Amino acid sequence: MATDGGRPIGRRVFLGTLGLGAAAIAAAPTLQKTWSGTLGDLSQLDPTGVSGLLPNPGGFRYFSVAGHVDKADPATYRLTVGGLVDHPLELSLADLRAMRQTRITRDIVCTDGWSVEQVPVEGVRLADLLDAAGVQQGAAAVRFSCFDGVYTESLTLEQARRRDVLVALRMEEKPISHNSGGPVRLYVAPMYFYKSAKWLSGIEVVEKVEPGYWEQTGWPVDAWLPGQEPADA
Ligand SMILES: Nc1nc2c(c(=O)[nH]1)N[C@H]1C(S)=C(S)[C@@H](COP(=O)(O)O)O[C@H]1N2
Ligand SMILES: [Mo]
Repeated sequence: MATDGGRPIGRRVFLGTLGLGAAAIAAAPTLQKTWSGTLGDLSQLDPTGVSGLLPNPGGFRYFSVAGHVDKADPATYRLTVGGLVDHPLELSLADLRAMRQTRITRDIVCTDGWSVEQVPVEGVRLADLLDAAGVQQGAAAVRFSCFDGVYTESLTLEQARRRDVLVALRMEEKPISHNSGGPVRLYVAPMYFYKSAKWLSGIEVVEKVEPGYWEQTGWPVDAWLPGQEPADA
């Protein structure tokens, strides 16, 4: 749970307000595509002004470019891994939970100017899934799809194989809630949070990077957080 001077701030405060905000982002080409967004920018998008009243931008904001997203039934949820692989996979939540779990605790940062410090996130390394599926020659990128039917993301294969890129099952010591993109979301720890696709449903190994939802509007595919770029990038 994020805290603001010790007082927990539920992300629920933002539910319903920022969903609309995200739609406004999609519709507002004038919106600053800089790394240095501020809370001021955010409150422009927030018709209630709630975010503008907060003394400190602590806590997650709810984001979805899709208006309504049906909840996944944990019993029937499946994550597919396909494309240029030797063994396409279709994994249940139980399958994912049975694999080696990795825990990462880092700051989560959105380009809109909010961040949450030191959030524990747990799940399966994307690299382990790629190894299990067997990546074929000629593959160079990974494309992610979401069961909201709209959002997509991409990584280069090299980025996807990093140890700090997870197919996440838990955040803040709990299973990932629907509003946080559960039951399964991507977590790309070294990059801005837009890379961390919510409601993950498909992982496809492909020949070249296909820009994701935001990237088609100009945001970089390589969304390294300050200080996280690999030395040879
Ligand atoms: N499917 C999906 N994933 C998404 C988004 C989205 O709109 N749809 N928004 C991205 C952005 S810009 C951010 S900041 C985070 C927000 O995650 P949260 O709602 O858990 O705070 O999810 C990212 N992943
Ligand atoms: Mo974001």
